[in-house]
This record gives sequence, structure tokens and C-alpha cells, in this order.
Amino acid sequence: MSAMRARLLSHHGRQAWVLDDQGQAHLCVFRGRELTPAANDWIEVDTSVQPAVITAIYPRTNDITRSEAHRSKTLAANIDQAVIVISGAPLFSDELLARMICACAAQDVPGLIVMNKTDLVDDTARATAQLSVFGACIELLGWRVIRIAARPSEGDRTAVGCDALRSLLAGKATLIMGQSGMGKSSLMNALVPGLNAQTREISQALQTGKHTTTVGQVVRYDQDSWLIDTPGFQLFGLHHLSISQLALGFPEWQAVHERDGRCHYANCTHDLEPNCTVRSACLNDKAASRRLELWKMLRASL
Ligand SMILES: Nc1nc2c(ncn2[C@@H]2O[C@H](COP(=O)(O)OP(=O)(O)OP(=O)(O)O)[C@@H](O)[C@H]2O)c(=O)[nH]1
Ligand SMILES: [Mg+2]
Ligand SMILES: [Zn+2]
Repeated sequence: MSAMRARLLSHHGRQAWVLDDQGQAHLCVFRGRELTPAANDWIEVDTSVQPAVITAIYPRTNDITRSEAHRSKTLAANIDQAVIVISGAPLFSDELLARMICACAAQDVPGLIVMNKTDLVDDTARATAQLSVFGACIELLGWRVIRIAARPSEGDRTAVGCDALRSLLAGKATLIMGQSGMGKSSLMNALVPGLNAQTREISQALQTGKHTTTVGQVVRYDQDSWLIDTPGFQLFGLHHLSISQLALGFPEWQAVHERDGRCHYANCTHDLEPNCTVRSACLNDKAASRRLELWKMLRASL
């Protein structure tokens, strides 16, 4: 048997497309049904048989996962950073953005928010206003916001504003995530010339659909940089997180405690308890009040 380590690029059903350390791609099948792979997993593959067989998944350094009550889905594993794509058309959901931020913060994964479709001026103004609610959160997490138009609807449709982003991708595995239709695949196409052809090849090999993204897909950006396109979603459950993990995605509350003192109750939920410094700090602050509402919603949904 000739076993070797490979990176899982994409998988569908029992089939997977992997890339070994020599840069050789293999179409494989999984041994057994108990392996639950994710895009960018490190796997062990036996290439002495045809088709090659995936025999094991190596332990993950991290994973970004959504979980509803009875099922969970890992978008990608072993990532260095996440790009969260939002837009004004359709207007992104502030609840979903809060959820994605929590999923990253809970795994200590640094993030970057990409505001796409900035060619649509009025829609982008609305999105910018809504994003301002997250200003304190983004600053406390040390994240950045980059404004781009991956595929403008007028003119020659070439991407605008991607240079700042390019310089942040070197040497990293970057997850591209976001709601359906925000422009994740358009961004991938802007960053990686010839990607459409690669995507077509993979979706033919794995027999998946073509237009909207249905499976996660790792693409080489340059020698040691990787981009992971993922299917969009309209739900992002966080059932796998504890309340203290969720709180990592709301760093403002910790900042209030440091500035104004702690709440009366050590396990204060900032809902109805008396002498809650967080609730007091949010009074008369529209952005903070919305963040507190989101906190209560997410907390109640765990
Ligand atoms: N005006 C404008 N439209 C854009 C831009 N980027 C993407 N779009 C359009 O937005 C739509 C959705 O783009 P996709 O790249 O497929 O979005 P996605 O996030 O990959 O969607 P899913 O795979 O379904 O999650 C397409 O019609 C794109 O042409 C942009 O910068 N400006
Ligand atoms: Mg897509
Ligand atoms: Zn409180």
C-alpha cells in the first residue's frame, strides 16, 4: 500500500478530489461511511488502488461549522483566516453576519469583511449604514473592512478594489464565506484567472451542479496560498457553541466591563437582571442597542 498525505479540495457524496504533496490531483473514494470530511482537510490516501481510497482524516487545527438542531456542516477546516462577503443587493442580514463573526471568533480565526458590489451606490450606502452597527466589534477583534466590486454590472465588468485583498492572501488558506448571492464565487473568479475552467472540471468529476456553489472547493491562489469557496446559506446555526464561546463574537461587552465595571451578577445575560453595566452602556446608543438585540437572539437560539 502506498499511503500519502493530501489536501482535500472538494468532495461530493463518497467521492473526493484531493491534491498530494507532489502537486498531483487524485479522484478518490472514501473508505467507510464514518469519515466526515470538510474542504481543506488533510487526509491520508492510498493510491495503490484504482480509484484511490481515502483511509483517514488528520486532526484539524480548527474548523468553521454551522449547526442546526440535528445536523451540522463544516464549511472548511485548517484555515488561517476567513473572508466574510457581504453586499447591499441583496442587503446582507445583520443577524447572519453576527453569527459568522461568532463562528470565527470562537475558533480564534481572524476575519476580514469584504463589502462587495460597491458599484451599486445606493444599495452600498444602506449596507454601509447597517455595517456601522458592527464598528466597535470589528475594531475590538482587529478585523478590517475592504470595499470591492468583484463583478460590476456596468462597463467591462472587471473587478475593482481587489489589490488590498490580494496582499492579505499570501501564504494562507483563506475561507470565503457568506450568504447566498453576495458574490463569493465572483470574488474567487476575480482573484484566480482561469478558475471557471477548474471549477467546471471539478464539478464534472464530482457530478455536482454548475451555477450556484453546491460544494466547498479549495483553489490554489499561488504556491502556498489557498482560497476556499463555499456554498452560500440563509441559516447559520451555532448550536455547537457555549455561551462563553458566543461571547467571543461580542467583544464589546468585555470592553464595557473593563471601562464601566462588571455587571452585578457574574453570569449576567444582559437581559433583565438588575445593575447590568452592559445594558446601561447600550441605552441611548442605537448601534450598541442593535448589537444587544442580536446578542439576545443568538443566545436564545443556542
Ligand atoms: N453589481 C454587481 N453584481 C455583482 C458583483 N459581484 C457579483 N455580482 C452578481 O451577484 C450575483 C451572485 O454572485 P455569485 O458570485 O454567484 O454569488 P455567491 O455568493 O457565490 O452565491 P452562492 O454560490 O449562491 O452562495 C451574480 O449575478 C453576480 O454577477 C459586483 O461587484 N457588482
Ligand atoms: Mg458561489
Ligand atoms: Zn449584564
